[in-house]
Amino acid sequence: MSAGQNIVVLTGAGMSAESGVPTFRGVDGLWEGHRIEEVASPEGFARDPELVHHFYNLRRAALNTVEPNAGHLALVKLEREWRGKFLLVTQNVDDLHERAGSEKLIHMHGELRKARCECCGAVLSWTQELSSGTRCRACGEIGGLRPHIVWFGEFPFEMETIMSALEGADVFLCIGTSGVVYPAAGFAQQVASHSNCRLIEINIERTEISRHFHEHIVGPVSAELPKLVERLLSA
Ligand code: BV8
Repeated sequence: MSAGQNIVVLTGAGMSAESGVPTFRGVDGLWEGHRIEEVASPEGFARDPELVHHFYNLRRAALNTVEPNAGHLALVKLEREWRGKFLLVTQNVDDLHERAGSEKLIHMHGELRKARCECCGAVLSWTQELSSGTRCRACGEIGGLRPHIVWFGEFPFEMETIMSALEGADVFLCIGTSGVVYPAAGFAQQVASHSNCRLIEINIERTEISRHFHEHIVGPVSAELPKLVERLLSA
């Protein structure tokens, strides 16, 4: 592959696992006895907003205790030194890619450190706790704020931009995702239909989507991704 080509990278929870952010599979998709799909859903929020706020408040607070790992830094190096187009699409709602220095980044499932007001539509940077009694800084209303997160059953963000980038991808890197959650899980099959796109996966185990990849690197992101980036940049 030549450095003038276009790279799209998709990351999942395995990207942040070595930074200490729990993955979803790791907890069997359960949180305090609740199925994550129930908590991370509009229905779950309508049913018990304080439970859902608590779920996200704990995870938002935990971000203060974690740092980017060598895998995050390797993707920054790739973004800065790759001479073709580069886009990083993450399913993760943590801010470790930004904190490592990534800029050409889309959070397709939203961000823990942002809140959205359902009254005025404002999307606000948010690092503190949220509750049904929190006042919106933009419109002053109380009770309209929710995590700026794409829940199950909601439409992921920037899908048009992502689809367009996938159409033109010459290299697709898929890092630390179980390939269970759609539409992200369908990206590999979509780009595999291009004759010239090279697909590379990094995971500690085989996944639901490994069959679509030309190369499946088995190992932890922090060890394998820096080596892959060096190989791509020297190709
Ligand atoms: C939508 C925010 C319409 C919340 C998230 C039936 C069949 C198929 C699909 C569906 C279905 N019923 C419903 C659906 C649709 C549904 C879906 O896919 N459900 C699944 C459960 C079946 N999807 C949706 O609802 C989506 N919206 O479909 O809208 C539409 C349709 C088409 C086009 C546009 C719109 C919205 C989904 C978004 C939900 N929100 N996140 C929050 O975080 O609280 S999803 C959430 O779970 C994460 O963001 C992430 O995407 C997902 C978990 O996936 P992973 O990131 O892969 O994490 P996981 O723990 O599963 O895996 C970690 C991997 O890392 C593992 O493979 C592990 O081996 C590896 N690993 C671990 N450590 C390391 C490592 N690898 C390397 N190194 C390590 N150290």
